[in-house]
Amino acid sequence: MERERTFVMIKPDGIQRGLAGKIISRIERKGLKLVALKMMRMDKALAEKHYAVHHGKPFYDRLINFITSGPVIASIWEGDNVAAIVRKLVGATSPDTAEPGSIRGDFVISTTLNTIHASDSKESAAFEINLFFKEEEIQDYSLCLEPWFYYSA
Ligand code: 3AN
Repeated sequence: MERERTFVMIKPDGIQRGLAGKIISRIERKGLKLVALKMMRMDKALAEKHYAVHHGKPFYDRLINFITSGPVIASIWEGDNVAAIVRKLVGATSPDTAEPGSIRGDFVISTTLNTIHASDSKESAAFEINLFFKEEEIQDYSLCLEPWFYYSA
């Protein structure tokens, strides 16, 4: 079945703090399907495209410097309503409102060093997936546990 896709990136602080495995595990255990994964270093041009909507904001330069400061892990996940579900797992942008139990609520104390990015809508997911991945880097396979995540009777 064709399911929605979303883009998730573990930021340089998540990698340096050894949180990559924990973060991926939290998304997996929800029942979402990993279809692409790569470690890479974002250059300034890619960072500026990815964060174009924030151009001109007071935190923009800090954001670009930070996101290009070390490797990131880019990934694509599939599932019903996946963008909204992953945003809930990630938690709010601000560390004082990110809910305990969410990734940011449990691991993050800074608005800049906030460990993870996830697309905020279907439309931004399509834009970001296209920015980071070629079609041939995305795996098409069936998840053998899927009947235990989605009831289809
Ligand atoms: P989110 O990542 O929760 O979707 P956005 O899209 O509002 O948040 O912002 C993108 C990124 O810009 C955030 N993840 C954060 O790293 C940075 N950012 C947003 N607002 C601020 C702020 N007020 N101060 C510093 N950095 C910010």
